[in-house]
Amino acid sequence: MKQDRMNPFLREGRSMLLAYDQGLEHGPSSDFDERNVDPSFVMDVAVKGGFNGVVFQKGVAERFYTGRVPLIVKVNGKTNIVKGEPISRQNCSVEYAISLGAKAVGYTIYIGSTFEAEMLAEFGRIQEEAHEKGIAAIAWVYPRGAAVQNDTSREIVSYAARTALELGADAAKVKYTGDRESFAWAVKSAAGVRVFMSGGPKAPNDEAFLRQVKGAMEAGATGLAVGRNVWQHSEPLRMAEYLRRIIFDGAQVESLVQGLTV
Ligand code: FBP
Repeated sequence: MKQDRMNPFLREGRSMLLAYDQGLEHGPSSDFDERNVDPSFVMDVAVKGGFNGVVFQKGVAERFYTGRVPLIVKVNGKTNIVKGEPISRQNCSVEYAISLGAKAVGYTIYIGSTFEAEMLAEFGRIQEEAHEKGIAAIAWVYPRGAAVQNDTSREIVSYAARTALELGADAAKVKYTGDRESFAWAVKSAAGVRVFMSGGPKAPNDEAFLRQVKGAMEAGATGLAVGRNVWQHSEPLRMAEYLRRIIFDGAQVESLVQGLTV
């Protein structure tokens, strides 16, 4: 059987990744508080919460990665200060990511942007280098820009998932469409590329978020790459436990409802 480069991040074929690159993408004042502004806090949540991978930019990885959970280094990124058509360029080599301990590199492609060609080409080079060096290349595929009306429609999310397949990614991180049936089409469109649901902004309550995760898993997702819904939670380890039970044990949201914020 073909080697699955995502193996370091899988448990029984499923996975729960903790994303913490929002300091660059959104800035500290938008997403962080006194507690989660400290990368050590999030590294600790990744370990104690039983995550199968943690996502850092290289600077955070250099200073705060402890080696206790497999590492994904995001090799591009941008701030949200510049407005207009989005572009995110490479800021870390694959080789350097590996020297920090990465078992995968992550790269965001804004499909629909007038600059998408640059990101498609850059990811193509990064994917080849990652595979030559034996690690996975994970594509965050986010439809964005003036041409994109609705970034969670069935049509656009399945296009995002398919883009990851066409470009040779080992996994695709895409937004949830809002229902199981349409997300299942996105998973099918990825034709074997592992699909991760992206967490998104903190949901109004636990139940709403867990229902999205359940829907994505039932649609055939490999798992979840989540940030804010965990480390902005008042009890991140409790949220991590709920997520583990849904992703790995197939728990129903109803069975977890006692103790949830609804
Ligand atoms: P969240 O679960 O916090 O949404 O994190 C997932 C993620 O893809 C991060 O890796 C990234 O920083 C962020 O979302 C991008 O957010 P946006 O959609 O606002 O650009």
